[in-house]
Amino acid sequence: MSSLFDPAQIGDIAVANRIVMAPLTRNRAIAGNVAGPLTVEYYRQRASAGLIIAEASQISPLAQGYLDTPGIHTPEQVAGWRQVTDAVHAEGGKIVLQLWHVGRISHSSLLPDGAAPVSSSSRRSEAKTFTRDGFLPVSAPRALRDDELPGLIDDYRRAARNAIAAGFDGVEVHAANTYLLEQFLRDSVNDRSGPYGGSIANRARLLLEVMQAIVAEIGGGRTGIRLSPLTTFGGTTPLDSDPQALYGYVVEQLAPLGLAFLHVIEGETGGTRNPPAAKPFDYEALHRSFPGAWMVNNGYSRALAMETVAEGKADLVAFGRPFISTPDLVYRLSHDAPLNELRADKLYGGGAEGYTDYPTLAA
Ligand code: 8OZ
Repeated sequence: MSSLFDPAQIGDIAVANRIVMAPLTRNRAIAGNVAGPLTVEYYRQRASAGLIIAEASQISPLAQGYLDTPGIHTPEQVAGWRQVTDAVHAEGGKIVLQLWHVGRISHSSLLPDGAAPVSSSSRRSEAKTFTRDGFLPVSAPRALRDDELPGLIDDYRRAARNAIAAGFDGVEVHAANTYLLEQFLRDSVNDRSGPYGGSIANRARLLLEVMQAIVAEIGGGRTGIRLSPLTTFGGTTPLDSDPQALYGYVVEQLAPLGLAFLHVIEGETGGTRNPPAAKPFDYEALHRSFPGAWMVNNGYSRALAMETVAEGKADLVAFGRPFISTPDLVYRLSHDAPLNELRADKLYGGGAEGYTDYPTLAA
């Protein structure tokens, strides 16, 4: 029987415990969308996590959807992230980078030459995004042509190589929360014909080609993926018409790639694990068909996390908001100590306040 506080081997990555820092968008990148000194300090403070999944980082200029999010496509961005990975490794921690393409969840003011966002479709999302002029409805997207997809897959491949060059222990591909890869997966968005639209196999094709390219580039043992079968992201993107069949197929096709981990957001991201509008979803069926480490996320308490790992229902539990407020979360959970209170008004953008100034218990 394993404990939440036991070490584990996650593909090629040896972790000191089963507690993962979930990827968290904080909008504090400095000029050039580079992770700066405050970001180095923020992750250094949280290095006692078994694994840190560093925040979603755009793989190309067109992949950005919010103000001041970091990238992983320029030499300056690689150099900035190198400071972060060195700091985390010096503390004995492990850290992977989340590779992100927002697809249609963007605004032209954030994109090169005021370009339209790209997606599987020209259908516009109901979402808003954060720009230099505040929260604005996202721009109408342009549907990618099939002949543009090899270049997109190459962007993912290069981003994975850059992440390794920046010293990361691996990558997590962001295929969740209604961003580009999910915009291809779901029939509520993808209205294409041809090889990337229509059937489940066609809608999953881009995701699987991206994963194959990354695995060929850096190895499956350093590659993970994040999925969110039931999230609407605050009602901004409807669910697929048959999430169980869609995600069952995706996981079955991922199984032979030898991935280090699969990270599943259960239910509505940042909300309930059992959304009333959704049909019951059998996550255990997905777990059974995946040979790598199984990572769960979404509102886990200490007790539920401990029980879930002890019962073998997951190998790892990712915590989001608790890790923002509580840098020494692993120590607090292991001693059943209370957590710091989250300052919700400091989540997105700003400086050290609500970012690097949360105290440890020792302090
Ligand atoms: C909150 C605000 C902006 C982006 C995600 C990358 O949920 C995000 C995100 C969350 O996956």
